[in-house]
Amino acid sequence: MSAHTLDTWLLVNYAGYPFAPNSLMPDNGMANLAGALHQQGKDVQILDYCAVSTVERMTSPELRRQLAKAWNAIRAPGRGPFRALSRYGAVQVLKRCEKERRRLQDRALADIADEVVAHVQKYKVRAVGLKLWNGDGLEGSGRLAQAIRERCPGVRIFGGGPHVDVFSAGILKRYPLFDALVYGEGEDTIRRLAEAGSDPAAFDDIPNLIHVRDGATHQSPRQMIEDLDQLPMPLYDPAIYPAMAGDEKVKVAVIDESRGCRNECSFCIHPLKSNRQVRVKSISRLLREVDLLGERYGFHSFRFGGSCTPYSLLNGFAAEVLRQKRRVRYASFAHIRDSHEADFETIKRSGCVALFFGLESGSQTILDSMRKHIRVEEMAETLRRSTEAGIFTVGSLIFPAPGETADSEADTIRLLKNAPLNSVMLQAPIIAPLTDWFESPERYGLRFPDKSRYLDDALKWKVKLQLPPRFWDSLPVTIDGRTYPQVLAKTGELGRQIAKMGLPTAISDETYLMSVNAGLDATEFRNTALAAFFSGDTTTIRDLVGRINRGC
Ligand code: B12
Ligand code: SF4
Repeated sequence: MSAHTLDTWLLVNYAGYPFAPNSLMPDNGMANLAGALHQQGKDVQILDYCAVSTVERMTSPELRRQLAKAWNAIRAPGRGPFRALSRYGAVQVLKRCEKERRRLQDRALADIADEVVAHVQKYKVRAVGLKLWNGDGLEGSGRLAQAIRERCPGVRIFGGGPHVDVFSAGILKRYPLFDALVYGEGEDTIRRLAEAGSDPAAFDDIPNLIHVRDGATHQSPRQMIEDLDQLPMPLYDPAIYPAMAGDEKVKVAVIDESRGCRNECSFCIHPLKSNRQVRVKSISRLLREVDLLGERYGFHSFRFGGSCTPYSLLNGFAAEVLRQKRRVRYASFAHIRDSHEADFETIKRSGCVALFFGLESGSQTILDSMRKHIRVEEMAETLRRSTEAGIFTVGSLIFPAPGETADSEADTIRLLKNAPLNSVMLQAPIIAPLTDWFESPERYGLRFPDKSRYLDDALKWKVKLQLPPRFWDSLPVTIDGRTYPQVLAKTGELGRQIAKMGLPTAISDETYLMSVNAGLDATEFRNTALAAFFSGDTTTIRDLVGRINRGC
């Protein structure tokens, strides 16, 4: 053991208020990192605050009562002046509630900081790794890092995760208290940090690191894990990952079966984040992982985590599951491109209950501008084959996309009318750094009055996914001459139109999977979960989580 070894680790996952059932899913990234450290003989624990008790500690009985009342008033059917007045009143209550929730969240975060510091002191932790999400996840983790820095000055603090992949060194500028940030894949890097990480002089030789030396930011070269079968098994033992005990988390696993995407959609960071070279786990490794998750941790359902799972893998996995007469239940992303290869019948028979397709638009012009490399006709045909196979088929749209016109909007409505979809997920356009939208804005009709201010605002932007887009904060960008609030208003308008068409919305593939586990109709599950998470109704949330976990 060298003097620079970091033998005792704490990994922390804090993402703010858990606003949906999927916020309660176990974090496979943290479980992988724990696996990597454990394999190397290091001590590691995970504190995961994406848990039911966090909902409870970030609300109060009075706040829950007021939020439930406002929710019912906003959702109540009907028209006319009285209805409008009651809705207006509810929105005002909501604004006050939001302030109170912020206050309680702040207080809870201070308690969480005390807990984290106490853990560091009790277990003589030498290094803390924080997963950095956008919004409250970033700000909150920044505060946790600050508390550790102030009260345990000798401890190394590292950050990693999706927000680092998007904003890289910008985060270090805002939160200089991190010793280093890890971008891309973390398993090898954390092992290298565990060996040499107490000495910043060693950082230059460790891949995927961003750190400051002599006042200048250094980013070491990216290293991808070539053979995913070599990854350690994720660890979910409650002794290491205490939130996994009982019903604090939903016991639906994420299996990271593939990394990378060979496509190049103009709005997406994945080809850069996870590389365009697709790597997959072998089917035998995947089945070993499925066995381990079931036998050791009682997970019998899972979602594949890869952003673009190849059909060769989905088909092959499904065929092997059937050949071995295994019983699994799962969901996955799927894609229109290459969908002629998909054997949806076999995929369904193997236990796949839901697939999520990124459709984005029904307009060929918009699809071409997004570099989707797919045809609208192909889309309708693939969705038909998927639904006919009995798979709950989710389609995701981005609206209004750059270049959107009345014609392209009409094309999208036409697609929605004709394509058989079980659920529509509607997203507003979000311009992320590193994407072609961000890098070549003039090509897409995007204008940033000040790009560095945009980066700064976007880095700390809080997407309020629990509220309709019109409640979201603005960003300093215009899209086809529309300000961001105007863009969000258009998203909201299409949302209302879709609702009028009677199409179910906001049931993602993993939401559907959970509803099947819970034995509830998907729409009923979604409605119950939406209301419960919105109002912080922990009794109902606990009941739902219990049902999902018992049904897994
Ligand atoms: C599966 C998934 C989830 C799962 C599981 C969590 C997970 N692993 O990320 C669930 C369902 C819980 C989830 C929830 C959310 N997700 Co999600 N999710 C994904 C998805 C599809 C795959 C992630 C994955 O499995 N990656 C593989 C694992 C191994 O990587 P990883 O977890 O990031 O961890 C690795 C590295 O990042 C690094 N690392 C991570 N943390 C740390 C910390 C340290 C110290 C170190 C050294 C390294 C390190 O090492 C890990 C091992 O290689 C991605 C999109 C994608 N394809 O990437 C979106 C994505 C990560 N999700 C996203 C978002 C926004 C969310 C939600 C906020 C909202 C939502 N719409 O679902 C919630 C909130 C999170 C929460 N916990 O409450 C965004 C993140 C954007 C951002 N800037 O933060 C992404 C990128 C999707 C997108 N919009 O493009 N998600
Ligand atoms: S949107 Fe999907 S297909 Fe397109 S680049 Fe991103 S992950 Fe790949």
